[in-house]
Amino acid sequence: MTEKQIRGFPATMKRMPTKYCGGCGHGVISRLVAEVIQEMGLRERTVITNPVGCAIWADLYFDCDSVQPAHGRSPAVATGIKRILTDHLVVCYQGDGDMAAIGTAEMIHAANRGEKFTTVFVNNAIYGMTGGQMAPTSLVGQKAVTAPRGRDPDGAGMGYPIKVAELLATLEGTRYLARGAVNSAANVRKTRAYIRKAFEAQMRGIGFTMVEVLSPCPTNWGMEPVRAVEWLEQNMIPAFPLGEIKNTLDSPALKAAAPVPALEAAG
Ligand SMILES: Cc1ncc(C[n+]2csc(CCOP(=O)(O)OP(=O)(O)O)c2C)c(N)n1
Ligand code: SF4
Ligand SMILES: [Mg+2]
Repeated sequence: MTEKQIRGFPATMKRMPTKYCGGCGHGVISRLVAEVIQEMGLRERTVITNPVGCAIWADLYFDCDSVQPAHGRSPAVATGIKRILTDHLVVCYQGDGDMAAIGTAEMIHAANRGEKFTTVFVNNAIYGMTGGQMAPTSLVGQKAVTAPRGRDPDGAGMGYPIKVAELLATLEGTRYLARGAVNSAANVRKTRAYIRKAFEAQMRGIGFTMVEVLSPCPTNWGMEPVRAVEWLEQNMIPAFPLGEIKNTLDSPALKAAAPVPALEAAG
């Protein structure tokens, strides 16, 4: 059998040993972001905001400009950067604790204002970095160190998992919202395509875009990596349906107002 290389190592990534646990989805998602930046030729015109969470080390991996806002404040920081550097690709990379808990206000208002950056929202249904506390996206019945008997929405008043993409879809300022997963090669490819579409939309300057990605956290789910992928398929995907949740990109009015710009060739 002859071996064929499908993709090389993206120049937008540095060759660093990973700090992520075995089977963590963050590494795959970071790589997809880096590949798309690379193929769009935008490395010199990209700013990434790193989250507080396990991806806090993102600046070790991405070979482009980045900034480290305080926990949850990425959308506010990205708003300022994008409003000044309007020709840049600005990417908020956020976890569920960062975006859907401490940063809820920033996220909702930035989306509602139609800020023209893209959020890559890594939903692993847990606070990974701090040792497995319940997140707003934890599933009903899912165990966490702060919910040892499982998330109980009614009895213990723990609420229900927040579907961030569907929530943001109700806001007029949002233009493209999709949800992917990194559980299989097919879903990784689809997630990549969503990220590309969102970045293209951003470069057309047409409002808030987000790609949510379901991602395993074997360490804090207390599972081996293979079991974590199965758990994601069996439990997370039914709770958070995959696909394009909102896509206004092809509306004739938007196309006329914001034509697709010519991008530089990939470097
Ligand atoms: C103001 C503030 N509050 C709390 C923390 C502690 N803290 C660090 S990361 C984190 C949760 C991260 O979870 P998530 O965003 O889901 O990222 P993950 O590690 O799961 O990728 C918390 C609560 C902090 N660093 N700063
Ligand atoms: S704790 Fe979870 S999210 Fe953090 S690096 Fe490990 S597997 Fe990934
Ligand atoms: Mg998380």
